Amino acid sequence: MTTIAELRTPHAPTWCPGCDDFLLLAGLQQALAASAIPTEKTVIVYDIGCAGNMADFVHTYAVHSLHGRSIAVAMGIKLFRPDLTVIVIGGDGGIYGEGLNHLVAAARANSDIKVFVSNNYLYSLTTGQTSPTTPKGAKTKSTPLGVTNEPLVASRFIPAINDQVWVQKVSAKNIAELNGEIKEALNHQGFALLDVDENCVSFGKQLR
Ligand SMILES: Cc1ncc(C[n+]2csc(CCOP(=O)(O)OP(=O)(O)O)c2C)c(N)n1
Ligand code: SF4
Ligand SMILES: [Mg+2]
Repeated sequence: MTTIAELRTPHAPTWCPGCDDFLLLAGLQQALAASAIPTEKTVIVYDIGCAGNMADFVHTYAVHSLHGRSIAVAMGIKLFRPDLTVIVIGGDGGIYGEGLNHLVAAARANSDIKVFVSNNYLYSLTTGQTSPTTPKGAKTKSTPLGVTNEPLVASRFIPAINDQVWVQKVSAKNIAELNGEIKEALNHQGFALLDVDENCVSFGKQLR
């Protein structure tokens, strides 16, 4: 069994103090430590962005991939090594924007990967541009007159693509629920998507 200490790296997280990514990191490490999954059988594929920077802070096998391409990489790993537990960590910009086609493909195929999305409603690493989940009307750096489109809600449209997949939405602030859903996603046999509602303390004020 792996301990939480063994799942840590020597690197302190570089996120802004108060970032909800800390809660996702803690929940993931707890869930992996509580699970029977051996660390040597775990691969985490990270997207690019603040969420993707978790690559430096979790001690497992990992790939820090390209923006929007983490699911494609994860599907490839799972196809070649079905014995591995394959996890994806990414942001709303990468998973629901630049990589949306890969999310749809993975859900259609019921690919046995576990996708955790840090949904902070913005492209945060690049200082707060609009993403597909930004609320309608929000004035961001890239939409100074306000977003005109309806936001994309993955927990609604992914089950319509394939009702066999596991999809949940949870608030990062509800820590007990978050940790429970992470464990459930890891235990699910088949495709799992957990949309984690997060706040970006540095650029999220644009959304209010
Ligand atoms: C293909 C590609 N497009 C754009 C970028 C620039 N880029 C890096 S991080 C980022 C925003 C990431 O937003 P999100 O995926 O929501 O993650 P967050 O930073 O919000 O956690 C962008 C646009 C890139 N690195 N690669
Ligand atoms: S910019 Fe936002 S998402 Fe990125 S580390 Fe800071 S609070 Fe977190
Ligand atoms: Mg984001």
